[in-house]
Order: sequence, then C-alpha cells, then structure tokens
Amino acid sequence: MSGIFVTFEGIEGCGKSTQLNMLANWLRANGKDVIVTREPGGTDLGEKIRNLLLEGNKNDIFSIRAEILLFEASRAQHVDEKILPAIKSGKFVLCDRFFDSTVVYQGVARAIDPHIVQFLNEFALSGCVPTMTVFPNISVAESFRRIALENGSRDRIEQEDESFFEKIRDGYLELAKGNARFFMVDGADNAEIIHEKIRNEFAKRFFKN
Ligand code: T5A
Repeated sequence: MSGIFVTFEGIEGCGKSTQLNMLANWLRANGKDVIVTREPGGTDLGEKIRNLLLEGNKNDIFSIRAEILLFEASRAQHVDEKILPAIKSGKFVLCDRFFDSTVVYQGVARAIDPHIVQFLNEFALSGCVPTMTVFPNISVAESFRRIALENGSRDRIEQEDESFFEKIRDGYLELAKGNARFFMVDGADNAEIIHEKIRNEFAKRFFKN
C-alpha cells in the first residue's frame, strides 16, 4: 500500500500552515492516518538545522552555498527518516514547504545555478516527489501585512526586502504554470473558502470512486 504526499508552498504568510492543518483535520475526520510535517525540520536533526538556518540577522555572513546545503541536509534526513517510511506504510503525508522552496528561494532569489539546485534536490529527494502541491497565492503587500500583524520577531529570511519576495512570488507563479502537480488558489480569500476549494480538488484527485 502506498500513501499520498502533499506539499504546501508559497510566500511568507500565504496561509500554508493554516490550510495544511485544515486539510489534516478533514482527512482525520474521514478516518485517514495523517502525518503533518515541515521543512526545514520535521526530524530531530532537521529541527536543529532549522534553527541554524532561521536564527540571526539577514546581514550575518551566511554563505549561500552553506545555506542551500543545510536545507538539503535537512531534506535528506526528512525523506529517509520520516516521509518515505510514512508513504510506504500508506499514510497521508502533508508537508509545509519542500523542494520547490529551494528552487525558488535559493535558485531564483539567491540566483544559484538552476542545474546545481536541481542536482542537489534530486540527491536529497531520492525519488520522493510530492503527488500534489497546494499553492495559496497572495501579493507581497498582503504577505508583509500579515507578518506585521503577527507582531513577532522576523526570522533571518523574513528580514529580506520586498524585491526578494517579489522574486519568490514570481518564481512560484512560473513553477506552477502548466504544472499539473500544482493547485494554485487565491490565498486572499477567506480561509474557509480556500479550504473548501482544496478539499474539493483533493477529493477529485484522490477519492474518485
Ligand atoms: N526556505 C525553506 C528556503 O529558503 N529554502 C527551502 O528549501 C525551505 C524548505 C521557512 C523559511 O525558510 C525558507 C522559506 C522561509 O523563509 P517557514 O516558517 O516555513 O519558514 O515559512 P513561512 O512561510 O515564514 O511560514 P508562515 O507561518 O509565516 O506562513 P504560512 O504558513 O504561509 O501562513 P500561516 O498559515 O501561518 O498564516 C500566516 C498569518 O496569516 C493568517 C494567519 O492567521 C496568520 O496570522 N491567515 C490569513 N489571514 C487572512 N486570510 C486568510 N485566508 C489567512 N490564512 C492565514
């Protein structure tokens, strides 16, 4: 028996975590065995790497090569220790960010050669590609508005400026274009409306009969 692997992608504050948890609750209410996880992180080692990646200041000296390798190290551990075993045992795995984040944040925004990004992703993924990717799309202005409302301290990447997040948003739109794995929704809608759209699409793709 093989499970289903769904990832959630988009710019900061687009509602990934909100929608992931709503979908997980709906699936559990329908008797499904669901694992909720995230990147960077998801394992003990991955969470330690997450802290290294997100703490600090955007002006700290942080090599972009070290940065991408840390994201990929977290991913390799995550795939081997958690995601693949869960899929193989028939579970539904919902993951907040995955390899598309590296394509867009490190590839597009940090301008690392796309061939290198692809090579490193393939090495970390070991063939573990999501079945569906949910992408709530919001404007950068809305992203900044939501982050400001949260009123907490910004992590190292959230401290980047507007032009960085415009590149991220454009990168996601480009990735999603003509890619059947992606399901893009208007993230500016009410959370319940977005959830209903995701639920309907999920049912169409995976619960046909
Ligand atoms: N990263 C990650 C890389 O650079 N490379 C990589 O390979 C990977 C894997 C991770 C950072 O690491 C980078 C990307 C990131 O910068 P993170 O914590 O996973 O950081 O990511 P964030 O996107 O920063 O997480 P957020 O929690 O900020 O955003 P979410 O999950 O998209 O949004 P959510 O659901 O928490 O909602 C944010 C706020 O908006 C409200 C919520 O109540 C909340 O206050 N909200 C809505 N408001 C109005 N309408 C709606 N429909 C709403 N939905 C949610």
